[in-house]
Amino acid sequence: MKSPLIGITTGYEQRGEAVAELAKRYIDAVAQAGGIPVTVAPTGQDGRLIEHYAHVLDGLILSGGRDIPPDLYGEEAHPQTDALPPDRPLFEIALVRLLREMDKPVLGICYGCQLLNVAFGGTLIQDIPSQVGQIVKHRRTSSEEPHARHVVAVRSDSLIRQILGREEIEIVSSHHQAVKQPAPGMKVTATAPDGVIETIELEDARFLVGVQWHPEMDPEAEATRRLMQAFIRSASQNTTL
Ligand SMILES: [Mn+2]
Repeated sequence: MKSPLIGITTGYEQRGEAVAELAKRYIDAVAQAGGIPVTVAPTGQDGRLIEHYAHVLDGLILSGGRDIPPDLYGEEAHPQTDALPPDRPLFEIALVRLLREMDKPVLGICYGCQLLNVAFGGTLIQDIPSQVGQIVKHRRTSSEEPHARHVVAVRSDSLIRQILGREEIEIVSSHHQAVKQPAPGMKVTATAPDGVIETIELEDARFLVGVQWHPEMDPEAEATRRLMQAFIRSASQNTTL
């Protein structure tokens, strides 16, 4: 198998100056599954540069992050929404649309799952505790606690079900937003017990999957191994033109 070049997106944090940061777990997850991880930080809206990324990469992971500015999906901000500056999501939206045209694999994780839905025309629940309820704990309430875990039910007629091979799995959850209206062509493929959407996939794409949970925070889990291997295998089958 050819080792595919996998971009992992990141945003900037202001530490006096802008600093690109990415949790090492994402790098480890890609390397562990046989991919070559490269960090991809936003370069603005220069279309030529974004095209170069799309051509060079064999696959892309959209990593976790804060909230997508709600004006990108036509809504006013909820009081609990903690939006990122728009440079990161705008860069990622342009990049994933190109990758979709080229049918290259994309895996969105947490924020990345939400980004995929917004990129193709869907909307988001802005705050699960106030808009859905607290039956399922999707995020820990203090950084002293371990991360929340909950089960998700995986629908049978889906790529993610084929990959995971199970109808129910337990995952690590750290989010307060989720997919509301799925984008046109976006299939809901798993849900939490409270109905919150936990995975989506774009129909007619080879591999364009969003998981609302954090496989990279659960490196020993069977579901993580299966998901990462399926993604890397798919990316290794790209013919670079
Ligand atoms: Mn969850």
